[in-house]
Amino acid sequence: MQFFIKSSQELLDKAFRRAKNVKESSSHKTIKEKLQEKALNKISTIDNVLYDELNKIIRSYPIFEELNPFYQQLFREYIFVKAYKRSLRNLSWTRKKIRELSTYYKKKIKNASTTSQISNWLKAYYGRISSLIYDLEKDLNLLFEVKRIWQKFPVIDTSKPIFVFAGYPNVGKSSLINALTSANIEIAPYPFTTKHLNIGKIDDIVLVDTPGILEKRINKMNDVEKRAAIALTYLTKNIIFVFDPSLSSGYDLFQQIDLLKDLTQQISFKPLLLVVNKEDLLCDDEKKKVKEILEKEFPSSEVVFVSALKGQGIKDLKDKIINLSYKTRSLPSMRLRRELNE
Ligand SMILES: Nc1nc2c(ncn2[C@@H]2O[C@H](COP(=O)(O)OP(=O)(O)O)[C@@H](O)[C@H]2O)c(=O)[nH]1
Ligand SMILES: [Mg+2]
Repeated sequence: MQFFIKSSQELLDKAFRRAKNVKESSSHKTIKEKLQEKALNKISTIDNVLYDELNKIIRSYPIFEELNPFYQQLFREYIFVKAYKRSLRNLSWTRKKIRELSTYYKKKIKNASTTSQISNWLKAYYGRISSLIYDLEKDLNLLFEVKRIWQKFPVIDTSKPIFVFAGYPNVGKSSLINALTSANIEIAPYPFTTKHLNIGKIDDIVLVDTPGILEKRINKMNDVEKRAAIALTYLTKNIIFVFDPSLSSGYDLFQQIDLLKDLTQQISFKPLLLVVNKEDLLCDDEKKKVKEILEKEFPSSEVVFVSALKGQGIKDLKDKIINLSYKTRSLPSMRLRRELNE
């Protein structure tokens, strides 16, 4: 998102500076005619500059309804949507009002009978325009603020394959993402409602770590967390659920199974992969048992054992994620092909 924004003063400075540079015509005209022509040119210049600048601002800001629901949710957490829409409306209204005023004052200047009338109409025009633009100060400030906040949002290209990691705290989600992306680390924390998201990447595949969000039962979430969890599912339905059966996270396997069941029911997604982490802490018998239990509980999901700490199974997991990403990739390109054929 490339936001274009200026303050009232900057807008007026630019418009008036341009108007000041309007050249006198050198044709053989009377002083009054020359003055008239110059005044009309000044008005056209101011009108065009302000129209263009306001247009650029308005068009650089997203229409709320057109945002990906994930970003709509983020937006709502930080910005009063009604005020945002009102500010954009005010800018549009002013843009229109400036056109009207320009037409009105041009007519007055064309009909003026003396040079002092021309100067007075022009002065009046400058006054009206200034106060219109100064009246936008509050709205422009709000848009400055939106830009500032937006720049801290995670930049997630929603056209790319996205995978979200879920599971109880301390099962090793962050360690896994770190291990998976160690070759080309690009992990950065972003504010996400009251928490933050960590974004890692394998090539153009986006891995989203969700500290504090998909880490508890829905009935334990507060409203903000609930909305954040739902927002995440707007981003992607590709959830990788991480288990830690070693008990070192403080939750046993059955509590973790209940969390996954709860999340799948409440926010309707199907886990793509069940990753059992901390393999290094399990003996073969334990592994076999865990595998049996998970396959019985989630018959249609694949179970993968890894150790983020020791790097065991990480390469396989990475390959699986890359393979899964091809499935999600084919969807938009099919849609695109259909659109191209139409
Ligand atoms: N033994 C062992 N410890 C691990 C493994 N992966 C993560 N841990 C440890 O588990 C703890 C929690 O890991 P973290 O990635 O922060 O979990 P998160 O809260 O799910 O993001 C940390 O102390 C890690 O060092 C693993 O594969 N084996
Ligand atoms: Mg973490």
